[in-house]
Amino acid sequence: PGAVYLKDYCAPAFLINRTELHFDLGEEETIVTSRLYLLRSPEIAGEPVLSLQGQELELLEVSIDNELLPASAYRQTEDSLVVDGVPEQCVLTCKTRIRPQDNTSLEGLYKSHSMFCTQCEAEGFRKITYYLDRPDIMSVFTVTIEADAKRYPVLLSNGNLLESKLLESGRRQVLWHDPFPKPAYLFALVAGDLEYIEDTFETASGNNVTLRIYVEPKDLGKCDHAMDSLKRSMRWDEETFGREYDLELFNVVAVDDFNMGAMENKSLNIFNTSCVLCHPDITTDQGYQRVEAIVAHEYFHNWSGNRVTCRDWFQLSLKEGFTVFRDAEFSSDMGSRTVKRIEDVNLLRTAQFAEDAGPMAHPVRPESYIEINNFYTRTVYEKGAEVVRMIHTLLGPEAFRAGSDLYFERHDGQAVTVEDFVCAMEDASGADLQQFRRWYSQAGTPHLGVRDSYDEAAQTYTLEVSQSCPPTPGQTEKEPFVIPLAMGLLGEAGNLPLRLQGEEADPETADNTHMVLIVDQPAQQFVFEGVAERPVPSLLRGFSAPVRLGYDYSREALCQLMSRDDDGFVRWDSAQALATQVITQVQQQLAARQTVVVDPLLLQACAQLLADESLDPAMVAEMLTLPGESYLAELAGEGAADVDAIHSAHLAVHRAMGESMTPLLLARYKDLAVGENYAPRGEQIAARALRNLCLSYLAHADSQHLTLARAQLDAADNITDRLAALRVLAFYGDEADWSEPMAAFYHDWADETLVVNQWLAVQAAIPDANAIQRVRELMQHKDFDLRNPNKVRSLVGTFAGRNPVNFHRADGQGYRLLVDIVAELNASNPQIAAGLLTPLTRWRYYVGRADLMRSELERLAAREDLSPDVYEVVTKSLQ
Ligand code: BAL
Ligand code: ZN
Repeated sequence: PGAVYLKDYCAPAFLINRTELHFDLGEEETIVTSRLYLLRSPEIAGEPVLSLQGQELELLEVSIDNELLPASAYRQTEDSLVVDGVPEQCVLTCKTRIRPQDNTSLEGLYKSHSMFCTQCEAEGFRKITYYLDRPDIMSVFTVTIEADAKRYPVLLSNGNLLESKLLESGRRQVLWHDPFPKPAYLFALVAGDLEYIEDTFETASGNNVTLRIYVEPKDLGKCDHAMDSLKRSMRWDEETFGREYDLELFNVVAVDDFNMGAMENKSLNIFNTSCVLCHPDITTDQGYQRVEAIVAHEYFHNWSGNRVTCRDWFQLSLKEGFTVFRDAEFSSDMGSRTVKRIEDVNLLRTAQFAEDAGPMAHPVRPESYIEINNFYTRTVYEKGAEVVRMIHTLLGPEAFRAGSDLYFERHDGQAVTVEDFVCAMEDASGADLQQFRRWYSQAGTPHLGVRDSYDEAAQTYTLEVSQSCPPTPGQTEKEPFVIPLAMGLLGEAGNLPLRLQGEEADPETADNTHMVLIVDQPAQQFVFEGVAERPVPSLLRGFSAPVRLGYDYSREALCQLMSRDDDGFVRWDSAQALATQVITQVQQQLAARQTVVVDPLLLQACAQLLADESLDPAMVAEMLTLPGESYLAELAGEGAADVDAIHSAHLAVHRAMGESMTPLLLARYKDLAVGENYAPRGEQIAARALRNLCLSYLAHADSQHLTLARAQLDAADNITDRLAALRVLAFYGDEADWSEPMAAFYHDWADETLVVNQWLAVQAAIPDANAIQRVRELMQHKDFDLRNPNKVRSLVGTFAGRNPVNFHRADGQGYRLLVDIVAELNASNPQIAAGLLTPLTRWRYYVGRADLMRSELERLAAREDLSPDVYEVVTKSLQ
């Protein structure tokens, strides 16, 4: 498969003003008839050839202006239909036959259980009919759907329902019209025996919108949280971004077989059931929060993605980075801003930094790809959101909002570029973002080195800041970025007022203890005046830039920041840094066969946090959670991650924390009990998070506390506490402690697919010696299905991503297991297959494993049947 390059972008030769689609849905075959109202683009000279994309289609007939074309008038290739001599303006009709029931890729039109549904982003529409399947072709869609009325009482597409009638044949026909021009990737169709809950929303300008969530009848009682989240999102987007909804109907449909989390099709969002259904018995606290965030994310796309869309797929972050930023702001406003920031940074540093340091590293705006599905990445989404966040920081909230307003006003109804977004931000604010644009074009995580000195006599404090960025594939040299470095200085009595040398003392800001330094050169110096004592620098507050910070903190300084800094993120980050130092030290002790001594400084600092009941328990839980093993591997760097040593040291520190804090842990475990009446609300969520963390420390410190977990499992009225207890039994007990409760849990919840998936995930993550065997056996379980992405992610994805000691077994069995599964999925669902490979692409990191990992990638590379998706990941990883 060949690569596509951004530099080769050409404007389309034809436009499609209107698109009329007719679907005849059947069990054996589905006939799709498309009428495309074509117009030669006025911008293109000469007589262009019309080349429509199409895959896995059986072409039945093609005509122009109702005249059937002879076979000599067009050519078909494996993925296109080429027509010569197309008039300047005409209607091209295509009739194709497809078999959605055999479509296992879950792209295009396919069946999930008994329902038909679609997934067209990025390039799925071409599996439905021949089309100019590119996002800069925006067209007004009119869709008729015809299907058996009994099997498929609900027939949905985008826009407004204009007509619904029963045909004599026992079939129903419906007509949908979407007045907003859209690219084909936002087209959607659903047909099934579904029920819905309904609500209404009155927009700021007084329009009434009908909101519906369609699900299988058994799930009707699990939609309320998503509906509430949707209404909150709609209000928030009006208040925060001035964006109103623009149609009278907004539909959401839940589907069990879905490659992504959800999809923002115009007015017909399709959701993975795991991202929309909620009930205390099936959804964890984190699950409730995730549903709220994803409902919001998809809704926000109505403006950032649909009304203004991407010119080409290299601009994917234009809609995804901006929308992730928008949904993160929404979640921050709905809950704790600091905790949300900590969760996001954790993900970014664990997954995106690793991506940036690996063979698939690419800029936020990539320059080439083989398979666009491989670029729905942490870099495009999460780093893209960080880049938007930095613009917000640099411009300030008012100017940022003005930039956003200008962007939407200027480009409504257009397919545009990242450059257009940045220009709108510049034009509205007067800021110069020329150098800042490098964040979009240069890959890699910059390193920010900071050194400091204090001159007591002059009362000056100096920060020397340098930046560099490691080479990434195709980019050996990097130019300096613009890095907003938010900071403060911590003194004995709290944060100190800040005044930079050379700047006038401004009475209005004289007491400012927070500042954003602009780092835009390879090396810079910032001198603060009037500093009466040697401070501890509080750096990268709020994680103001996606960089690795290098400042040589003493453990004492970290403890001070942890307990006293004004910035919640820095307090958490200092706890992480301290724990990382201690785990690394224990790793060295273990390697030298020395007695393990866990620094009492960490133990005391943690005990102090735990004892302080005035603190937000959610924040305490975050601060007491040790950095993950994957993050520690990532920190170790290329060729230096010793997975077994990290695991042993992590366990030793975790156990020592449990042992040293046992009475306190027991007390907090007891007093944090929420009682009955589960609600997924902030205070309860926070209490459960800290309480379940206490339980894990207790059980690890002393197996007699496993009885607490057993009791919790039996008494819990919600899955958050049940799963936490089950996990504690499985991770800190022997198989005898967990095998019976694990079986009983399955027995109790076997009818709830989403619970069974979490049951699979718990077992996939158990770090015992039997893990490989267990995963292989679970793959044969009647509730496992390789065609269902949620099940694959729960079992196989969790094993490869969250069970490092077993995935990285010294005998290579973990790698072999993964590659066997990827090889099988490569044919049926390439997108999911390629996604599973991510942990294997990190092979250069692992001491004593790199050769084994590489040879498994080579085994895959040697296959001749590789999909473009898997081919791209494997070949780039081996380069
Ligand atoms: N556009 C694909 C799913 C999402 O990011 O919302
Ligand atoms: Zn999105």
